[in-house]
Amino acid sequence: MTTPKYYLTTPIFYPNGVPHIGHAYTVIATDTLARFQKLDGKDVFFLTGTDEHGLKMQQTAEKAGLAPLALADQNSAAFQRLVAAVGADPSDFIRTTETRHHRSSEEIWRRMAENGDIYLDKYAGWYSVRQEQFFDEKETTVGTDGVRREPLGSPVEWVEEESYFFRLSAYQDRLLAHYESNPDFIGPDERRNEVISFVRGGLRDLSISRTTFDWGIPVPGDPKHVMYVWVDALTNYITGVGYPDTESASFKRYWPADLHVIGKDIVRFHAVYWPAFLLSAGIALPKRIFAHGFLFNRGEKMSKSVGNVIDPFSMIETYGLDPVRFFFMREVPFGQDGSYSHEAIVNRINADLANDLGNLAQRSLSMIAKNLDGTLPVPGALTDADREILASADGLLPICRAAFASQQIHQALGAIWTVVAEANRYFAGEAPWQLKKTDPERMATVLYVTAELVRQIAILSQPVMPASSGKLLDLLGVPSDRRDFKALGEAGRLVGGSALPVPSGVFPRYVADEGTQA
Ligand code: ME8
Repeated sequence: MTTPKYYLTTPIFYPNGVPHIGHAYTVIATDTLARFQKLDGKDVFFLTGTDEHGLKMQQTAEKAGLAPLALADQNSAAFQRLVAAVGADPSDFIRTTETRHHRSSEEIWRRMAENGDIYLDKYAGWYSVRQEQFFDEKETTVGTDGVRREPLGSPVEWVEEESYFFRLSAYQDRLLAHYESNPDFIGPDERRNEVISFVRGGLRDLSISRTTFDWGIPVPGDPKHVMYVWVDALTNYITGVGYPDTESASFKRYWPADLHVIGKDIVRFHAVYWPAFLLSAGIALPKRIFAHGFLFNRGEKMSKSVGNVIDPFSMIETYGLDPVRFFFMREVPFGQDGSYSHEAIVNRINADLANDLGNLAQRSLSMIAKNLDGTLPVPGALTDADREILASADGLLPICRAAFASQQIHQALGAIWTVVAEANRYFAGEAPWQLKKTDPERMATVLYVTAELVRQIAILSQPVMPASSGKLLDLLGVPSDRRDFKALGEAGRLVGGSALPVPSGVFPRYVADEGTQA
């Protein structure tokens, strides 16, 4: 049987500044989704990177007295450090200033032009440098300070220049038909509904080149124009798997993408413009676009002026990597906005990790160490209680698969932690520390069952907490080739009689430290 593939992407980030917690969140979530599919037997390709062209980059570089590429080099390196710091393991990191990406963008442009979808005209309208986006006058408002702004609040400037246009208006019906016949194309539903009503409202042709600055990919055949940064940015998703070499093994293997993970701020680009460009160029469309929500610090928007922008590197330093990954994936329903605070993080660390999973593992493993010479017991006859709790753990995979198929990471974790709670009730109810004197054989069975529960919980927690789950599996003596989802359930049951390493705590409690406040 051939291994199914799974290709997923993050947005490529603007390296006009250093990464913040919102970027870390996107990368953590996408890495979690990637690891889940890999453990579930798929051949995963996971792409992330930086979006380095455009007026915003050029202006930021000018202010800093740097060449745009020097700014991009500096901050792209910071994004690469972020990817490593959050424990992500992408297959590739793309930079849009790379030659391979220039070739790819030129080719998609040529294909769209050959298809008759690009024409030269004059653009006159409002542009937001911060969003790298054109706006209709009716979408903008003038504030009391006399500054005209787009709906998200960034200033817009009047632009009047010769520009190439993409015939987006010609794609309205085809896009609507695609949304209709592929109900999973955009998630969550709110985002899908927004897109459909936007497209139903009518599409205007899109200005796709600029002449008043030059930090971009020159338009083939007319180099006084550079491509609109979003045309080149979206194209990264095909460059990353080998475009324009459509005959390459990687393009044939991985395209179309299974999933583009994005923030809800960039849905229109991904769900309207990108499929229209691909339809025009005769390239298959991605299977799904999923938009997550925004993160707020104690419910407030993060902004430099409010001074509540949290550095993801220091957050990881304070709480530890896996606790941070776990917090965001468990706390924030994926697809909705979410809030974080020092208290909320500490609460998750201490309740879900230290008390619930950590204690379950620590108590059962240290009883095995103390009372059974560190040898995993061979279970005796199973009681109904044993069978029931094992069945709960054995039943988790289909629940988690269904949740991950629609990117509901928090639901999968919710289901796993329900079993953690049941396992704790089981352990407390069976009270193996009392059985030690009255019925040592039964004690051994209870400890075996508990260890087996921890094994399955640890295997399923690997996508979110790769290192800590790995440590738990080490403590249970699970070999590295028995840690994927094929080993869940009966198939991979722990084998009694083996010697276990000396147990140590995997999930320490967070102890308050004055001065560390998220
Ligand atoms: O938009 N909460 O790049 P970008 C959650 N280059 N996620 C957040 C966030 C927040 N407060 N702030 C940012 C761009 N993000 C383009 C993308 S793709 C072809 C080009 C995340 O650096 C979120 O995923 O502004 C958002 O979509 C992404 O960072 C945008 O990063």
